[in-house]
Amino acid sequence: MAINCGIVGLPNVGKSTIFSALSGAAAEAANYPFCTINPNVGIVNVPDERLVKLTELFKPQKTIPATVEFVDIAGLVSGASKGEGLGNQFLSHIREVGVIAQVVRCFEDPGIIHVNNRIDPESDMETINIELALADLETLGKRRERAERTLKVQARDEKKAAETTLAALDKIGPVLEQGKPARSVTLNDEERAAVYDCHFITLKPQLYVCNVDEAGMRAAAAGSESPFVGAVKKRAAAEGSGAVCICGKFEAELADISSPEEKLAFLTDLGLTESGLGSLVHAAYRLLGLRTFFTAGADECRAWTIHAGDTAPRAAGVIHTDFEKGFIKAEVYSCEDIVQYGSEAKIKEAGKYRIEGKEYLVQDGDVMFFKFNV
Ligand SMILES: Nc1nc2c(ncn2[C@@H]2O[C@H](COP(=O)(O)OP(=O)(O)OP(=O)(O)O)[C@@H](O)[C@H]2O)c(=O)[nH]1
Ligand SMILES: [Mg+2]
Repeated sequence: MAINCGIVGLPNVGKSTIFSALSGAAAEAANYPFCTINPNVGIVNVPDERLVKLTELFKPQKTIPATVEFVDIAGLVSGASKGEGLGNQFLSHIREVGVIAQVVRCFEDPGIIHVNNRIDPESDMETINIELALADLETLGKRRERAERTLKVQARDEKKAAETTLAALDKIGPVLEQGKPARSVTLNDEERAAVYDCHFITLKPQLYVCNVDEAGMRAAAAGSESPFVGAVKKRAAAEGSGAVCICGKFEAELADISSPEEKLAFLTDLGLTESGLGSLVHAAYRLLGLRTFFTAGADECRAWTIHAGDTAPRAAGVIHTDFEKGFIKAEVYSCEDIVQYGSEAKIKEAGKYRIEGKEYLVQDGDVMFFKFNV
């Protein structure tokens, strides 16, 4: 289960710069609005120190990290839903992502054009959120028409489904009309399933990415923040969204360095412990309630992504459905254990090698070996 993340924001705020730096995929970034027209897609390995440690210990033939897909699209402006700027047709490219990253300009640089000629994160977020809500409202209108047609002509079961859909749309519509996100509406599981095929953008969890300058990055690392970042964090907190600070310019420079030691020195100099990619991905994992477990052996060390609260058979099913169906038991230890004891044999000696059954809730950082029978 790889996660995917759609990048939105006003034009020229640094979306493509951040996309390229994080994904290592080349995307044109230039100091003029609407530089990006065609969407850029990049797949990135999730940085994970624990997988590095496992690889050092097991020296496997291959190491397979978890991955995240980023989709970078054209900038949106006020009125995009009515065709202003490049319009909002590009949003269709991010309809099916799991999480939205909204890049907000929080750096001052008179040399870089801001479409409204003013650095104002609060107003920028409002503009984008309204455009996203309006785009969803358009989708909602089409879905409603379809459900209403079904209600007239179809059999009983289908009518029932259409009624549920309409009830959910009736809850969501007025909220979108106020420019608010669909995620602020309380939906039950049935309603949520009934509107799943709408792929509402504002129903997806959202992360704000403050594109700060180097001074802003230093401040964030030291635990303080500029009024720009403060405004973003305040909004994020009020909505239950996430917020991270990334310096697009710095990440672009960091991406050009190949030596891991030099990279680390560069990060340390700014007071950072992880790259922008790391902080963004970890924030997305937190927001989506995702956890990582590992499989480790002489042939392969691998990171797997699951949901918080997944049981051992569920986790096994991420590897292969047969593992879930025929699940017998799991042998488990934690990454910390293997780092502390150095080998599986030593973990066993210390009595830390566990056998877990069907009810076991997999913990972040577990190293697992599944026994199954098909
Ligand atoms: N000073 C500074 N400039 C930046 C930073 N991030 C991006 N830029 C510059 O801002 C300009 C726009 O960057 P892009 O990445 O093309 O912006 P975008 O959001 O993809 O723009 P569109 O594709 O036009 O919507 C470029 O000249 C970048 O070099 C930053 O952190 N600091
Ligand atoms: Mg761009």
